[in-house]
Amino acid sequence: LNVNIKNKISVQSNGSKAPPSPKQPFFIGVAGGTASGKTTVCNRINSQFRDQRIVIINQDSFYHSLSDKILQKVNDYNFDHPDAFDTELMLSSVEKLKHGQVVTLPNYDINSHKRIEPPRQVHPADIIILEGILILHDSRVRDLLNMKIFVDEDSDVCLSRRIERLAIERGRNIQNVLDQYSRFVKPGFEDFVLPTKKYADIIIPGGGDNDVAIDLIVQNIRTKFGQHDLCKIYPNIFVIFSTFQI
Ligand code: UZR
Ligand code: MG
Repeated sequence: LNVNIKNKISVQSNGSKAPPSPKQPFFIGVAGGTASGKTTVCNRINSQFRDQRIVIINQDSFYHSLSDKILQKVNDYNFDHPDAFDTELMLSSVEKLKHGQVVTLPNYDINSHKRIEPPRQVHPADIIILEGILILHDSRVRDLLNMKIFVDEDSDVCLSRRIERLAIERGRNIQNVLDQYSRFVKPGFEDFVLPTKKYADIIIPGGGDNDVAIDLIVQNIRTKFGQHDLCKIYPNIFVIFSTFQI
């Protein structure tokens, strides 16, 4: 099944897992290329929930801390390869959250490429969103997810956003940003990120601007928590229906 709704969102049947038992969190994975709009999608989903505890965990937190030796040649380091992440730590952390335990996550500093203090404590929540370029890469992580999302954006849009983010906002040398893009980011996307699109239940073209997609995702999650919009607007509507049936 691969349904396209006005060419804006495609929903594919990918063996999504059954909803979790009430005590377990609902895990959502949001993957996609760098600067594709993953963070915006997560924040927009997050802002729609008031009654549920929801946390967002970024895969960036699990980047390996770089040694001083590697830092001397940081321009040759590939941050877009699966090996750049401590996936074992991510997996064990997610497993703990699944079983209701508090976890301590690394606090990765993107400027120094090291883990810094203090670490981040994350308490179990109703909805846990895992976000990152390679969040759908490891099959063990995929198996823990109840909903898998891939944010699909044109590569020229991603590149211009990346230049804006790194060169303009963070003051990095533009030639360096472009070199890194052609050496690591683009090949990494093609070799490791894009192939994970096939695992997604939902593919969102246009990222965070796709209102229809965000709305459908939020509605779907709400059904898992028995929180339909109709019930919220008209709390007695089901009482009325059942009265008529009698
Ligand atoms: P998002 N990245 C860095 O630039 N420095 C680091 O220390 C760690 C990561 C970049 C990484 C990747 N790229 O493309 C991007 N490079 O962060 C993923 N090169 O983050 O999905 O938010 O863009
Ligand atoms: Mg981001």
